[in-house]
Amino acid sequence: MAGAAEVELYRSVFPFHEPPRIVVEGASRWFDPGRIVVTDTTLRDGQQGWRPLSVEEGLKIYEALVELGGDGSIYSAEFFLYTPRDRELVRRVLEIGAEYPKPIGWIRASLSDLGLVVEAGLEETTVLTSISDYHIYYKFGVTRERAFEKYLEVVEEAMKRGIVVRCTLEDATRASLERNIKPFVERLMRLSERYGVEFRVKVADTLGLGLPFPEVPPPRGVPRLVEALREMGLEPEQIEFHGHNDLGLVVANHLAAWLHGAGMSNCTLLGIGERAGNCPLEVMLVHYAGLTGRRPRLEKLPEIVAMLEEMGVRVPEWQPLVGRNAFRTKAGVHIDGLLKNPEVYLPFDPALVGRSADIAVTPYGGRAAVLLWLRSRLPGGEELRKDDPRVEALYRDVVRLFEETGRHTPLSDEEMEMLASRYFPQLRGAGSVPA
Ligand code: HCA
Repeated sequence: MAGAAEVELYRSVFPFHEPPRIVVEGASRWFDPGRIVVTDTTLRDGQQGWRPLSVEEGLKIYEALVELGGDGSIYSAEFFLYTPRDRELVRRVLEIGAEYPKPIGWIRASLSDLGLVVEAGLEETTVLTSISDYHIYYKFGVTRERAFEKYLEVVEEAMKRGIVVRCTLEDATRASLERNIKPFVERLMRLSERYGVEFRVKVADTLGLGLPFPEVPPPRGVPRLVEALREMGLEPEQIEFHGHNDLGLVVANHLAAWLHGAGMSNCTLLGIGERAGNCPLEVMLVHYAGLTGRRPRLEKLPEIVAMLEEMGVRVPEWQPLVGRNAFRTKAGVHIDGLLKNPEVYLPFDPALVGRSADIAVTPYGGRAAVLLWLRSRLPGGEELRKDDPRVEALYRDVVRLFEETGRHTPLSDEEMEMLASRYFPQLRGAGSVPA
């Protein structure tokens, strides 16, 4: 390599065959990478924002979560308990007996819902304790004190039974820290002391209005909101963050929550969920690996995505990590870089998430696209050079085809095989080639 001595690749940050590391300097005093985990809500918020699933489908999803993060990277998975189907799913999940993700319930703040948790034999449940005045006054039409009393009645009953509650501070990013959040959490702390049962809070950025910057004060600033809870005495394991992606900031907000002292990051597979969705679990697992050095089994992702697609999820082509185009390039400049060294245009080795680098041939890929496509398909193709007249001829055929037919979409492998077999007969009848 020219000038090798002066080359700076930041190998300790970009190891390439491992997830990119997140180096934190001057961290918030509350950040502790040893105490962070991802938690799942695919079968609750995901299902709610998608469609009701059958027991078999729910089981498959839970089993996939066990494969992906059963080492404890995915600490818990949340379940509805309302319908016979929900309860049957929980029963079957408990039969599996996996330690992680730990199955937990998700209920409204009502004693009858709590009864469902008891019947299901779950040790922990989320309880929806909406915290902003929008929800308290507009949705429930009650005063703050009345809402808190109602929530705390359910929390107390749960604690009496030794059930750990995870109180969702719904709409926390539009709630008053001083008048709503802190007084409610103080009362949770008192009850927890009285009954000797742990509790957690789920800070919910319900409408995706949160911002990931410490300079932004509450209600919108996620870092200060989380730090305020730590200052009250809550431990990382007691604070979960649950964001939505309405303004495209969900991953940044989830990272900010970890970096400022929350322990749990509540996500769904592919980010499925209400409106613009939730935080994509697979993306947070890559960041989790980058922060902790731990290694969830990310190479399982393509299988999981195929399973979800079979259930009817449509994965956008540009979805990070799992979309068709996530490691696929079409631009000539990029492909030229890839030819010289794959690291030039890949964020990390796609094999880490079970994928491989790929190109799609259009005229914009230039001769480089044609060459890279040929190299990946021909036995001994690495020897082929850009100035080979067959490469040039094939490139011209590609350009002509787009010009003459007015085509707009990249060529499929089968189409490329047909064109290329004129110059490379060994490709004739090669059949379908893996992408
Ligand atoms: C909802 C809203 C919610 C709840 C979060 C949670 C939010 O669907 O009821 O309890 O997991 O974002 O506030 O998703």
